Amino acid sequence: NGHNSFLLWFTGLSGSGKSTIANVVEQKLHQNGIKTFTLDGDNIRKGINKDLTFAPEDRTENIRRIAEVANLMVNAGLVTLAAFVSPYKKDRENIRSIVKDVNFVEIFVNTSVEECERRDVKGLYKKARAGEIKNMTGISAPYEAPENPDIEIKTENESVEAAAQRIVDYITPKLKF
Ligand code: GGZ
Repeated sequence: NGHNSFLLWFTGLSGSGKSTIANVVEQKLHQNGIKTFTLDGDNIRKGINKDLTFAPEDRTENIRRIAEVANLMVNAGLVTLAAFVSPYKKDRENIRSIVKDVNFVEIFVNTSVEECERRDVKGLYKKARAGEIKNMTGISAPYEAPENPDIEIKTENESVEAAAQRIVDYITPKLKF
């Protein structure tokens, strides 16, 4: 008994690879004729959530609103992907209560802070070390790692392609066409 749609929720540090993996998952799902939509910092924090900062209570509100929007998309039949740091365990549990548990897939993109800082694609870690950015997750703000994610990806040992394929293989049998 399959389900029409899912929320694939990617959690992990800035620069861990969440969006990169989500984009490849999306391409693969499109090849299978599945309609998707990806929510990420670019389309959410610059739009609906542009009033929010990176203070703990604002991150909580960020995740709550995203979960509500994602729930609408899942109910509309889209496989919805969401790539957010989402560092707090209680906030991720709240997503599960907003979106029906059975439709929620928690994906932990587990890249160490050392590796994220080494990559430093956006230069944010350097700025955080210099004190130019406050509340930087992994440096000056906490990241509460999932204890029991549906899927865990260790990007230091697995390619983007292999990880994305693993996610597609996890949900495809559950999808009802
Ligand atoms: C973490 C920050 C911060 C701080 C700006 N801490 O690599 P990015 O750039 O593109 O992804 C990060 C993004 C995190 O926003 P989220 O909405 O995913 O965060 S949360 O779920 O915690 O609400 C990073 C950038 O914004 N960024 N300042 N202080 N990431």
